[in-house]
Amino acid sequence: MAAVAERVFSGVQPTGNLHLGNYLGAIKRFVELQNSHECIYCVVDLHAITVWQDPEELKRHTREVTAAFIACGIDPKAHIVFNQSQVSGHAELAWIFNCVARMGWLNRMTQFKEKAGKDRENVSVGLFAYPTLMAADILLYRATHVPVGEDQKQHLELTRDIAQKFNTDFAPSIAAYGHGEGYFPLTEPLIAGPATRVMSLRDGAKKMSKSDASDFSRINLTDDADAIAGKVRKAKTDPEPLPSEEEGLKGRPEAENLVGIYAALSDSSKAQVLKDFGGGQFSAFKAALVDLAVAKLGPIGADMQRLMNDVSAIDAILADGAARARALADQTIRDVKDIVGMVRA
Ligand code: AQP
Repeated sequence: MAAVAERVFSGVQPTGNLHLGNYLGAIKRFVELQNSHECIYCVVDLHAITVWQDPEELKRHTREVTAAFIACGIDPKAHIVFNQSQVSGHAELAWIFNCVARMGWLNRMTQFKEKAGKDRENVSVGLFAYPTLMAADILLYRATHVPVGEDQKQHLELTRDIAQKFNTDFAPSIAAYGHGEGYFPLTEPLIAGPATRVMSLRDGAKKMSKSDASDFSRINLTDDADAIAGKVRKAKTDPEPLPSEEEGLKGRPEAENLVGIYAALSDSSKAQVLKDFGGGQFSAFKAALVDLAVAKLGPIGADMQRLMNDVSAIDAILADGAARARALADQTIRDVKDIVGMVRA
């Protein structure tokens, strides 16, 4: 395998309603990884349009995700923040990967099955090919690590399969161009911590999601203190007191979800939270959770609003990030075209 330095890549779709799941499963991890890795964080607008988006809303949401990245603590000078459509290499590499990936692999993707539902004939071709574009996003920068929520695990496995097949299919050419045994790394997902799958506040069996019709199912990053308090107080629970050990959370998805959220927001563990609150009623625990969530998310929401008032500053961050991302991406595209056998005319 050609030597590739450790590099983190991840993305968030600008599809509105950024929520606590996006924060705990992804963006909070993005912030932490800045200290140890070179990081590239992308607002994936090409992914967003796999489902129809209103053009003006798409622009607003793209800037909103950028504002969220900055408000959460991502440093766009030390690392790279940009929107996907501004670097053409994503779409170019995705096409090549469409010719590497197999139909059978994509047919197994559970996210496509969930999103397409019974309307498979009417969804976009892009929604089906979403995972090959995601593989291209990651491998365009030959990223070694991708922080994501649990729901993206299968797409990361597919990314590894595509990298492996490309490395095998083109092995002689890769060697001839001096890239050793493999051009693309086998990227590792980073899925860890107490909140890799934050569930809906209304239904412990459903993922907290941007597209849930009920706003009470999620805590949005832009919610104010009153909204957060109202949603946590109304969050579904069960009649039993909190257990003192994790074992006691089995079969109690709503309790487990709230304990996981508390643990992730306080940088502790479910076991520690249960040590502190076990045996008590939900009302006291929920009050503490409201205080914690307001303390952690309040400043992020306020900062997002402030940043959104200066659209030109956000656009300048995206333009600077895109220029730096493009320089890395162009090199990969040149290499890949050589490896695949495309004449540089
Ligand atoms: N509930 C969640 N818990 C933990 N992590 C989550 N992520 C999303 N939901 C949860 C992680 O957030 C990152 C960005 O997600 P995305 O915006 O690219 O796409 P998504 O997974 O489609 O987000 P939603 O909210 O679930 O949207 P809809 O409603 O369209 O299905 C990813 O790392 C994801 O794992």
